[in-house]
Amino acid sequence: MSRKQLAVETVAEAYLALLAERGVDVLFANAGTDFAPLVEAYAKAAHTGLPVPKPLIATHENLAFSMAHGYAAASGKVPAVMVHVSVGTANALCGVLNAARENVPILFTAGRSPLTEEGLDGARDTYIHWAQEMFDQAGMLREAVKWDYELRNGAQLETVVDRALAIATSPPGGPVYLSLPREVLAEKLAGFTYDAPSRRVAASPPAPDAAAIDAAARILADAKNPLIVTADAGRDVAAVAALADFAERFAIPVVEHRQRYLCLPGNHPCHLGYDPAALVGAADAVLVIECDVPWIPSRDRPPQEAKVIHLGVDPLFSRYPIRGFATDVAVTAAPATGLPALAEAIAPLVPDSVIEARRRRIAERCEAQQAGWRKLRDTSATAQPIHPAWISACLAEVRDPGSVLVNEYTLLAEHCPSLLPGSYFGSSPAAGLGWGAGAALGIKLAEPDRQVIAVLGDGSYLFSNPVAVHHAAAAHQLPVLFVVTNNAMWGAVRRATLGMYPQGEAARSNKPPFIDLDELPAFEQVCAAAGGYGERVEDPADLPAALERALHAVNVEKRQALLNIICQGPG
Ligand SMILES: Cc1ncc(C[n+]2csc(CCOP(=O)(O)OP(=O)(O)O)c2C)c(N)n1
Repeated sequence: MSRKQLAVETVAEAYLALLAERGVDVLFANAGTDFAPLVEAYAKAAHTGLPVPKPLIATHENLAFSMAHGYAAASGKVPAVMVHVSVGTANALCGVLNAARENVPILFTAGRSPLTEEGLDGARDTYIHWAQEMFDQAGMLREAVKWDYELRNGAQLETVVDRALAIATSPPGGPVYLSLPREVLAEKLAGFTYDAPSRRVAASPPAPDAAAIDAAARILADAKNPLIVTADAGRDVAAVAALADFAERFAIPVVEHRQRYLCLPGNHPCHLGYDPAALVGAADAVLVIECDVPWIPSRDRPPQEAKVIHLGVDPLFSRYPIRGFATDVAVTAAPATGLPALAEAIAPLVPDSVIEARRRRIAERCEAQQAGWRKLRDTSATAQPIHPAWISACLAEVRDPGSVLVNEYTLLAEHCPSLLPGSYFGSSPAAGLGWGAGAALGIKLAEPDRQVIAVLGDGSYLFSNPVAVHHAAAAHQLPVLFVVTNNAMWGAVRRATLGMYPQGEAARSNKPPFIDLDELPAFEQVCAAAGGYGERVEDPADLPAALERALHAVNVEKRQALLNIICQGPG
């Protein structure tokens, strides 16, 4: 364990150097008056050569946070985000809620109104420094972050940064929040000495308890029709192979429900799609792996006598106020270690003949499901306005096999299955819209050599601050393809209304309020205004070639592209 010494002169310089030392290589930021000591420290580092995180500007806080979210999810690193005091924090809050529910570790920081009215370096010197102060700035996001603190002085810098990073990355991961008063950042230091590497490391993932594994194994071994439902198992890419082996070995069908990560390759013989509704009713045991909502109880649910096992780093989702899914066994374990342990416990208990019979049934069901999807694709190929299934099917044809798809949330995975771990990112169950475009930029930053495609509803795209998004794509050379499925409405609001009032006045009305998005701008021109390629597509027959043109812009010309695809809404 060695101590390192740096010839820095302020806390701001030491802070940036320490972040870089701890592996924080990007600082996504939306600045204000609180940034002055950091701007100064960056400028100094530029000529001293002190390693610091790459500074990356984003012109809206929700964009900065969504970019960080995508970057963290794709790279496995912890990025930092810094915003302007209370108001910047408020603008980023939607992104924080998304990352929190998806367990994405991010060091979220904000300035804080200067503490003092005069006297100290960094004291208040403009009128906003009074009104922006809050009694409890962190209070607005305390429920969403794992930890929050305010840096009090330079002496505690190492402890505070290390503790923030260790807590953010200890499973289940999540954002943490640190406010940085201007006087503290400006505090003079006569050098900075710290441990390298850190002496405050993250806690290990939970290992499975033997008794819980035995109980779960007995349930699964006794079951005739077991089912696995997951949303997030693939957050840890190592868990994808573990799940693939487990499902294959015991012939247990897997449904990815509202998946946020690729959990099982779409072509795995046990993959039975993305909707548990058709399967849970016949299941006699359900293994729920890293999945907050394995079915919608008001619609379909397993029979009363079916046994339910939950496995994950926090299998009860203890940060959710209400979640009452039946739980006969809850195994606290990372799937990458929990599933192999479960496999060892089940193996001696299930005869091969049971597994082989089930394997045949899954194959038949899989074939029938695939045939249904193929039929829909065939009929949708000529539908006008363009059918969402056709958009997904065309994307499946043109995308690079190694590409990354971001789905908010109009891609239909059954028509565009992903095959590689880390190649799919779906929107957070918190569903704070406006995440996808920024997340795609963050992923592209993390993986510059991979093709990155974001599929966004027109509503989702508008929530993302499109002008800020296209500016960031151009300014930071992040050539991403944005596929906007433009049904000129908030289809989800329409579905919800018709679902609750199928015979109601709104169902009879030609134009109930809060659904249609009239007079939408030409999104393709918004992208083009930032130097990107933009095209509007209305004819289904044009779509494959339009996608090729857009991907040519992205892959060869290295500039962003947007297809504004005019398509059908829900019936
Ligand atoms: C920040 C935020 N505001 C509002 C909502 C409510 N909401 C959920 S889906 C949706 C419509 C999304 O429209 P679009 O992306 O076009 O997809 P569509 O529903 O038409 O398929 C809205 C407004 C939300 N999830 N997040």
